[in-house]
Amino acid sequence: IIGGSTVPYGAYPWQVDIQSFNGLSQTFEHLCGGAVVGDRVIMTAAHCLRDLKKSQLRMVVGKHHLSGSDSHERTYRVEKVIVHPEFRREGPHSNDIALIKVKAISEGGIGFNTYIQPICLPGIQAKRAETGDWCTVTGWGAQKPEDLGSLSPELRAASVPLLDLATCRASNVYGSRQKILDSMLCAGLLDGGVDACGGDSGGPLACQVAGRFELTGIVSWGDGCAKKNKPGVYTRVSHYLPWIFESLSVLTPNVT
Ligand code: 4AZ
Repeated sequence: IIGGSTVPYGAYPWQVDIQSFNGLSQTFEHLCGGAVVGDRVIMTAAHCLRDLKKSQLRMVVGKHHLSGSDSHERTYRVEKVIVHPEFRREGPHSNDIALIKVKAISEGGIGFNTYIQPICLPGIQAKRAETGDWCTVTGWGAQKPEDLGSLSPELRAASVPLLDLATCRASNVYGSRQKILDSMLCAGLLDGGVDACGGDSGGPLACQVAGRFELTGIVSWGDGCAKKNKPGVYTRVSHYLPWIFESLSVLTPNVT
C-alpha cells in the first residue's frame, strides 16, 4: 500500500494473509491478500494462485504483523479452490477472481470474533458504492513503487475514490475499452501517490454503503503503482455475483 498508514489490529477483520510454500527457505511466505466472505470461504484474485497446488497454500486470518504471530491469528489449509473458468493471464488479467474453501478444524469453520469477521458482498438490488465514493484498500504490499519486494511488517490501509469507467478509459489514462473491461473497476487519484502495489494483490477494496463495509473490488493490476494517471484496477465484485453464488453452492452444498 502506497500513501496509506498502518491500521489498528482488528480494524479490517476480513483481511486474509495468503501464504505459499517457498521450497528454498522451507517456510510459508506472504503471497497475496484475500477477504473472508463466509464461514469457510475466502475470496482473492485468480492471478495469485498461478499453478500452485492446494498443499502449497495457507490462509492466515486475524493477522496484523506479517512476521511473528498475533494474539488471535488462525491458520487454515485449503480444501478446495475455484478459479473463474474464464480467467485470462495474458494482457490485462480478466475475470481475476477465485474462491477458496478452507479445511475445517474439528468440524468448525473460521470462527468469528472481534479480529476475524466476514465482509458483505455487494447487494443484488441494494444500493452499491458509486463513482466518487471513498473506499479503503488494505494489504501488506510494497510501500514504495520502486521497491516492489518490500512488504510492510504491519497491515496498512489507504483511502481511494472510485473512478468511472470513462475516466479510466480516457486516452491519457488506460486509453481503451479493450484494456478496462466492464468487469473491472478503477480506484485512485489521477495525481498519483496513493495505490495498492506488489503484494497487495487479491486483497479487498472495501466501501462503506449504508453504514457497513462491502467487498466492492479485488486488487488486480495497474500500470506500476501510484503513478500519475495510472489508478489501480480492481475486479468489480458486483459483476461476478451470479458466478459467486453458483460457486458458493458448489463449495458449501446444503445437506437436505
Ligand atoms: C501487483 O503486482 C500489483 N497499482 C498490485 C496492484 C497494482 C499494481 C501491481 C495496482 O501485485
